[in-house]
This record gives sequence, structure tokens and C-alpha cells, in this order.
Amino acid sequence: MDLTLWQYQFRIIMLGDSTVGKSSLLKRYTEDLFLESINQTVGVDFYVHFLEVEPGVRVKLQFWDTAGQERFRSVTRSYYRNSVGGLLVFDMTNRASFDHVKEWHAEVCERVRPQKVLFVLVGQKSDRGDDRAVSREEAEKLAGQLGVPYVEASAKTGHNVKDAFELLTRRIYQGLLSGEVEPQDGWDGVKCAARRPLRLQRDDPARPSAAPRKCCP
Ligand SMILES: Nc1nc2c(ncn2[C@@H]2O[C@H](COP(=O)(O)OP(=O)(O)OP(=O)(O)O)[C@@H](O)[C@H]2O)c(=O)[nH]1
Ligand SMILES: [Mg+2]
Repeated sequence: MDLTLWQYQFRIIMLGDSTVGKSSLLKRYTEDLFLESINQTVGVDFYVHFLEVEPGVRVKLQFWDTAGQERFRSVTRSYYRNSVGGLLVFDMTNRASFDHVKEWHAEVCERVRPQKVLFVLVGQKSDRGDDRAVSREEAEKLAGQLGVPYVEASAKTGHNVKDAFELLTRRIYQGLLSGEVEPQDGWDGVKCAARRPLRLQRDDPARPSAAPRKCCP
């Protein structure tokens, strides 16, 4: 089987203050590695991973790993519009990074309107839970206000890292099936590749789920 074959491509953006561990989460997810010394991101880095969201449906995940430092903001902002999903990341030992989550969220929503980005909120560095500056209750409350799921994870131990990325991917996929996410011309957040296999799947009477609209006609 050709491992580069995919039916959908989702573009996902990593958001959050510098040093919260955005690049470390991606390194853990895509390479199962953790580095104590990792370079700060300059501008935007790019990662790819493949995930089977249901039997026979392979998604290519394209990640835009943005720099949290303010001086790169004008570059990173230009990636918001073509993203369908976002991981909003804070460091649970760093209060300011949590306080800034609302600003990251608002900035992205404002810039992509009328398009929508689906988010998951990630409280990072759960291996340092003894040094918490943000309680789980507070984080869950914020997630509730933003209408997004909340996951606590650690790029260092790998705790919940896969779960966070897969939760977001499945959310996007469900959005696509339900029509909440609609692929549009001139928007690269979601792409559909294999027209024939998808049509065959859609025509398969054993396949109950609704077919995505506007995609792979
Ligand atoms: N203890 C612990 N340290 C972590 C974890 N994730 C990242 N780090 C450390 O935190 C520091 C910053 O990690 P990065 O992944 O570079 O953070 P970033 O959010 O990508 O930062 P920018 O690229 O500047 O936006 C590094 O020293 C990492 O080793 C974690 O889960 N636990
Ligand atoms: Mg980084």
C-alpha cells in the first residue's frame, strides 16, 4: 500500500505563547521524540502526519508550527486563514500563557471570519503537575466558554499527545461529514484527493455515514 495516499488533507495550526511546547508536541506526535533543548521556532515550521480516521479513510495532516514570539506575529498571522483546525496550547506552569489563550483564540476567529477554525485547548507539561499555576477546573471553564474540548498533555512523557491530535482530527472529520466544515474554492483548510475511491465508498450501502458536501463530487 502506498503510504502517501490520502483521501483528505487537513491544515492545522499550532497556537500559543513561546515555550509552551508547540514544537515539542509535534515532535512527539510525528517522530515520538522529545528534546530538552529545542530551537525556538523562527516564523513557521511545517510537519506532516497521516491518520486513518475510519477504515479506508486516510487523512494527511499538515501542521503549521507557528513561532509564539511576538516579533513573528505578522508572518504567523498569514497562516490562520487556510487552517481548518487549531491546537491552542498553554503551559500549565505558566500563568501568563493561559491568560493569553483568549487572545490567541479571538485573534484567529477574527481573521478567518466567515470561515471557522475548530480548536482543541491543550494544557501542556502535565509531567510538571506539581508546579501548576493553572488548575484543571479553570482550564475546563475556559474551554467551556470557548466551546472547545480540553486535554492535559506532556510532550516530555507523551501523555495524551496522540489523544489531543486525534481528538482534533476526528472533530474536523465529523464536521466535514455533518456539513459544519465546508470545503470551498480558494480555501486550503481541507482538500479532497481520491475522487473515485470516495464515490465508491459513498455508494456503498454498508456505509451509513453522510457523505461530505461540496467535496469530491
Ligand atoms: N517538562 C516539560 N518540558 C517541555 C514539555 N514540552 C516542551 N518542553 C520544554 O519547553 C521548552 C520549549 O519548548 P518548545 O517546543 O520549543 O516550545 P514552543 O511553544 O514551540 O516555543 P516557540 O517556538 O518559541 O513558540 C523546551 O525546553 C522543551 O524541552 C513538556 O511536556 N514537559
Ligand atoms: Mg516552536
